[in-house]
Amino acid sequence: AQLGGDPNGYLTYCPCMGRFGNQADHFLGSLAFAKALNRTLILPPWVEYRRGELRSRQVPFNTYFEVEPLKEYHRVITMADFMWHLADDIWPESERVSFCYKERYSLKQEKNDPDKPNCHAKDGNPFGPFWDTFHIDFVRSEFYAPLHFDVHHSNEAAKWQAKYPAESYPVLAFTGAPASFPVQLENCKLQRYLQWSQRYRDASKDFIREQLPRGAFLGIHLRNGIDWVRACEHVKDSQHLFASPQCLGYKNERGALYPELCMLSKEAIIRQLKRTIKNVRQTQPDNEIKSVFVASDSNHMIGELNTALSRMGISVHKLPEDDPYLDLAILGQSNHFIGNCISSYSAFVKRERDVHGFPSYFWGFPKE
Ligand code: GFB
Repeated sequence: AQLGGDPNGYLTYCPCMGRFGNQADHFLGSLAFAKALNRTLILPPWVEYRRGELRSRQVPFNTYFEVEPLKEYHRVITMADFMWHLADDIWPESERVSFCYKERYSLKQEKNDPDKPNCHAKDGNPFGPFWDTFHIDFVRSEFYAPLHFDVHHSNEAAKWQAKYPAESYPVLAFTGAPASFPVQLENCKLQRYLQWSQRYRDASKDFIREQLPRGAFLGIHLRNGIDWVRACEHVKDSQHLFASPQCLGYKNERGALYPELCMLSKEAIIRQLKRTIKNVRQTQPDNEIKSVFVASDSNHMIGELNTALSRMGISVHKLPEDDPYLDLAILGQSNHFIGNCISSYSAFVKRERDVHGFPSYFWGFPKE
């Protein structure tokens, strides 16, 4: 095999679907998939979108998470390390093949275009900007249908290995994540290998110590932006929506979807908050909730919540500036947490807390 490389080959993908919560779900699945295929996972950067920018930004994997703990589970390398140190030997430009399930049409291409079938892996945003980050171009496409990614319920991994041996396919580079959304039940526990980088551990600890009153705090996630209002309209015609299996169960063991799970009225939010705080006071009198930390993509309801909770001696806080990652890191450490069952952003927090045995609840759940 190649100098210094993994003789079993590598696997990577573009986190080209959704924002962070979606990408995190996909990451856990891709990690399990790489392990099942026994290929080193090349850790892709996270893809971010800023308002007013036409091209996605790629943020190095290790800006947010440590690389080392992942190695307890499986072999990984950052995309930067792979591209700068190994790609010339292992994945020369002439051998860069993009993998997709079946032909993907180009945005510009007519359906009856004489062009050869292609993954068009770099077509559009974030596809192009993602691979451009490391100057990756593809010379050919490979359609892997009917293979799939569910390595937990079949011998799919062996089929992949037989069809794509590492000697002929040193790197499987997928157009999108080789994983399902939402994350498969079996892969939720891999969250324990995803540990915040020093920078986020420090920043979250500092905020909790310096900005919140001493004592226990309740973290809440209010997902209420306009994109969410629109997404919630799909509740009525779905069994599941986004991360909803996290509270309803993957087979709806704990019930069917209903609108309040997606979005509660302000009054209902305040009622549930007061109820939760009183419950904790009764059941854990030594560890009373002293404050509430609010994370939100839009309306933090700071005024309303302060008014509603001040008589209970509770103050309400948020970050001074929008930071989705710091919000997550803080929510992960709260003594109690109320999240949105349908949001994959909330799901990230819930999985992390499960790893530590911290309690989590959901807005509007169980159904009243
Ligand atoms: O993470 P995400 O896929 O979760 O997308 P959902 C929501 C994004 O909104 C996050 C921002 O990545 C953040 O950038 N955001 C959400 C927040 N909550 C907070 C918060 O508490 N604090 C901060 N600072 N930012 C769904 C997607 O989003 O939204 C679907 O799963 C779809 O693909 C739908 O796009 C409309 O699962 O909540």
